[in-house]
Amino acid sequence: MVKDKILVIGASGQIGVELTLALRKVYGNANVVASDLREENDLLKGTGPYVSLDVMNKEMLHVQVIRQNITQIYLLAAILSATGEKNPNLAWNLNMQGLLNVLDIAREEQIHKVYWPSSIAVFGPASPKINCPQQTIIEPITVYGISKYAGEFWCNYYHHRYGVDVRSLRYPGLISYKSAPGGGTTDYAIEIFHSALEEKKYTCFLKEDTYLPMMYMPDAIKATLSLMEAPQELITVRTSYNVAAISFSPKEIAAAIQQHIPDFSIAYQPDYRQTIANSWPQSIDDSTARNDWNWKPDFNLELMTADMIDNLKAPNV
Ligand code: NAD
Ligand code: AKB
Repeated sequence: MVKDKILVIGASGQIGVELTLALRKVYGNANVVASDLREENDLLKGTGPYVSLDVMNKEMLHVQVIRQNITQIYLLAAILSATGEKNPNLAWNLNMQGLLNVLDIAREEQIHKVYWPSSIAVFGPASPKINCPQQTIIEPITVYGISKYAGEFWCNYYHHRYGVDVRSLRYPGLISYKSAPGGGTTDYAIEIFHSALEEKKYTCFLKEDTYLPMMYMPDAIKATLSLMEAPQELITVRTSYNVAAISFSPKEIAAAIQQHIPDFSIAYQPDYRQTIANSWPQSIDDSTARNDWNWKPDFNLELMTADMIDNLKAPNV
């Protein structure tokens, strides 16, 4: 049997660091090549191979795939919702061309599997707010959401037309303590922990009653590995699977933090990100993922809050 060799593109980012470390545990350090446009994240240093790579440079990407005998690609490089609204052209170019470069090379080099994340940002104001289903009205209003929706259909196309085994999840907002988030609307749910511990107060850029779908990073890593390990015949969605874990508002997460830090206080100063948040569902129906490959999250709001605070107080990475 041929041993898999994995390339992670965007490995120094919020998900990339933790996913690379998790993949290295499963496949062996030497078999997971981390890559990014920026420098290697400190947490990755000494844990396995790293190459500097721009996903927009298709030739260089192709050379690396051949040189390193890559058989699986995880593409994480993207511009997220809030940063995307500041530079829509850049977001569209990176999010679309990066994906097309990877899909083309996967087809040409017969890469065994490709992973590419989508987002709850594909949904728009006309989508159902509560338990938003797998298949529904999808009319995103951000350039990020448009790029994710188009990307989902490129994945579907490459699978059906060329047989590329590309798999995808629509992640909710991801909460983690190991590496910093990269410019999303849900980033408040990470900033709030740092501010609570450092200053005992936080000014939130969303209103107190803004409910959004969220997930703790260990659950996101678990979902990603489960999807990628599932037998092909169980995968019925070739656009992107809804996955869900927790849904809360800034007021609710502040109350959960106050259970640990009683004198923590929160204020609200909504900005342009409020419009983005208002366009997304408040909760997601992920029954297709649960039925197809047994998806189930481990963390609720209380467990996640306790774990975040423990780890930020006494880093143990
Ligand atoms: P991030 O911004 O933290 O990381 C992205 C990484 O890609 C960065 O390290 C960046 O340097 C790198 N990168 C940017 N341009 C590149 C290029 N041209 N070539 C190579 N690398 C480049 O983002 P993240 O939060 O880790 O998100 C990863 C993926 O997951 C993205 O597709 C994002 O849309 C998706 N996602 C994230 C969340 C979330 O809450 N974090 C939610 C839904 C979907
Ligand atoms: C963002 O807020 O842009 C991301 C996402 C939900 O895709 N966290």
